[in-house]
Amino acid sequence: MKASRRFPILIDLLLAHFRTHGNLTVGACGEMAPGVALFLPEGLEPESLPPSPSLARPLAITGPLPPDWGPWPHFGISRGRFRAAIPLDPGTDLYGTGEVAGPLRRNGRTVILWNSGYPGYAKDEGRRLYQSHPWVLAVRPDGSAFGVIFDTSWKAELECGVEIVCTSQGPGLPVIILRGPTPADVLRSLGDLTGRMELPPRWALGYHQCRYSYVPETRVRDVAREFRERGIPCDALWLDIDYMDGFRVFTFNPQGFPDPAGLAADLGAMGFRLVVTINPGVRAEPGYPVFDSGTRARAWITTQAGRVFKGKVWASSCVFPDFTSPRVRAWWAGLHPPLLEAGVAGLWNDMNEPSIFDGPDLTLPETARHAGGGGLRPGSHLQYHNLYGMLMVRATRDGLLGARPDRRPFILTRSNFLGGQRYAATWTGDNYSTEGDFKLATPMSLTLGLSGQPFNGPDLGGFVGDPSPSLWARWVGTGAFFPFCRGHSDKGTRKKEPWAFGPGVERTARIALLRRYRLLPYLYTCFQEAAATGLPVMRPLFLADPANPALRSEERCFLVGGDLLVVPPGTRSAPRPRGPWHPLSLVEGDLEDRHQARLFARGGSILPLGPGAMCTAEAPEGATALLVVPGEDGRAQGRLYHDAGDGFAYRNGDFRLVTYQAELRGDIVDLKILSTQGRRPRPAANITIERLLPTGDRAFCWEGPF
Ligand code: NBV
Repeated sequence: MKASRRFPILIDLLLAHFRTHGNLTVGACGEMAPGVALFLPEGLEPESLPPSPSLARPLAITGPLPPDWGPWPHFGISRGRFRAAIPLDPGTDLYGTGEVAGPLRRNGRTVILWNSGYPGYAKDEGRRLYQSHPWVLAVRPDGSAFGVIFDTSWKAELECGVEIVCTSQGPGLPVIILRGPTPADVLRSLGDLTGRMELPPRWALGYHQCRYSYVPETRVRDVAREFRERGIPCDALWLDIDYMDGFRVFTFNPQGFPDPAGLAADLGAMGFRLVVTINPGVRAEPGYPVFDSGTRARAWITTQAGRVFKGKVWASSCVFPDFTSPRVRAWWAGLHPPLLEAGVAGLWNDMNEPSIFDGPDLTLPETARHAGGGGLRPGSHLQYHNLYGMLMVRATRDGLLGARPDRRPFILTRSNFLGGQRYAATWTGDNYSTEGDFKLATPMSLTLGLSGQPFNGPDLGGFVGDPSPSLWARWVGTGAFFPFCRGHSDKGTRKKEPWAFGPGVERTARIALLRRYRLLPYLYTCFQEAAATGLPVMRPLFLADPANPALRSEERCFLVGGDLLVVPPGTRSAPRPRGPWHPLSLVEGDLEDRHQARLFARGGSILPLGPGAMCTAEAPEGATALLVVPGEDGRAQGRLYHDAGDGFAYRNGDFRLVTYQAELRGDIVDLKILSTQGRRPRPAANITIERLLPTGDRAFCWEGPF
């Protein structure tokens, strides 16, 4: 096809220029914000750029670049494709690049930015997965850092070699460079630019149990009862596709789920929330209300010839909402009230790459047409494919907020894009129940966190296949400290609930999840920090000590927030960031269980802890204990955030963020409140102050109103 039919004239001119010259100079450039620079290839004017879906702020130059600015991009053309490259100092380590099946350190790796729904991280040797993040974090040998956004949604390749190179199948693109000085500064700046995760409801931090599929509803009730009878913490039960009537989205199968509201209410009384899956494919069947209303709303993606595109998902021919259009997003949002009225608490958007069983490369043809709107120009699927999942969860979020404006939405998505943390949490798709995928889960989650998405985790235990009891035990022992913590399993696999592997593993699961629930006040404080700053909840060790070369590739151990170090079972001789680090026991029996992760608390910190509970609804607000871990100088500092756990009153000051400071004087711990923000009152109960000794033992200090 002639380029001029696909691209605006300006782009044709640019491409013609590239063809003859190979290189293109930097045109407009300047600061977007302090330490953040925007570079455009010559010929591309800032005023001509459509708003960037990745960014939470306008793509605009606000001032000149500082005279000492670096690094600079190089623009050019390579084999007919637009190319942007950032040169690197020797010894620079690269991170980020979104959802990737591979090591934490991305040097020498290439990812294909084309969201793909192939199971098992197998397609193109795992170089393309469900999400795309045209983003790289670069850390120089001295620990200073910068980040790069290649601001395009078009199909592209991102290469981390001697340079960082983005080669796009679309037109010339803006490059945004974020200067540190530290990697943490770069991540804060990424949060400023692309927006941050909104604080989730507190229940979403609990353990989630899923299976493809729990049907009929009696099975869901059985699972709920088992959790409670066996004393294993859990907050949410999930319904996979078989709850629907013939896979028609926004329906319940009347045989298996005759009374969804009754089910949700009964589960609610036991402290469980119900989360259901919704796929984007709408069964093309006249008489089905969602299809009929979507057809009336002209909601469907069309072929290049302008006909409604149809593709197979499950056994049916489906049509696909065109989420690029604000009108279609509003229509989609409006489908949610009945589900929510039935008591559904959260939404799971799956298959939203979109995955189409009989589509080319498992999706829509690149030539399919999107209508755009609200700043997005009409365009091809080649341009908008990577945004499909993000725009879908944006619409789902609008639906949840529209119907329940006083509740924080919880949405989990498989597909997403850079900036998509604004709309949904994510999980890393269809992994295998293998040792390899267990080990991979940690760098995958860390990398997503370094790409702006703090609320993520794998299918704990692995989705496809049958894990050995020991593998599942170690997975729950480690997965209990991931930001998103959900056990899931594929159809036809063995049962993978925590009790399905016998009493030993059941005990391991109980201990691991109770540890998570004991840590809830700390975890919630970390989530608040992520929502406020963009720093990840789960962090690679190098983030704490970027100049230490020994930490740069460490991808087995990780930090939760700044103060808790998690060493997965079986990990030997791992390096640690500056400490000291003291062994930490949270639940009786945790140190003796070889399947548990070993935990260490940072000397100099104060960890807020709770009593542990079977669900977050039972967990008291705030902390019941403060664990003081004096540093070498005898001092410690820590924070506790609490609020109503749901709703938005916290935005108007109905929260309490306390900074504690402690000092060891002889054997006495002197604790004081350094500062308090927010106007939410202190919970009535006293807090126990304990001191963690370097041996891991704990000394009770005193109890007081904190
Ligand atoms: O809805 C079924 C599965 C789901 O369990 C899994 O978590 C998703 O990643 N879903 C994929 C569709 C499977 C299609 C073969």
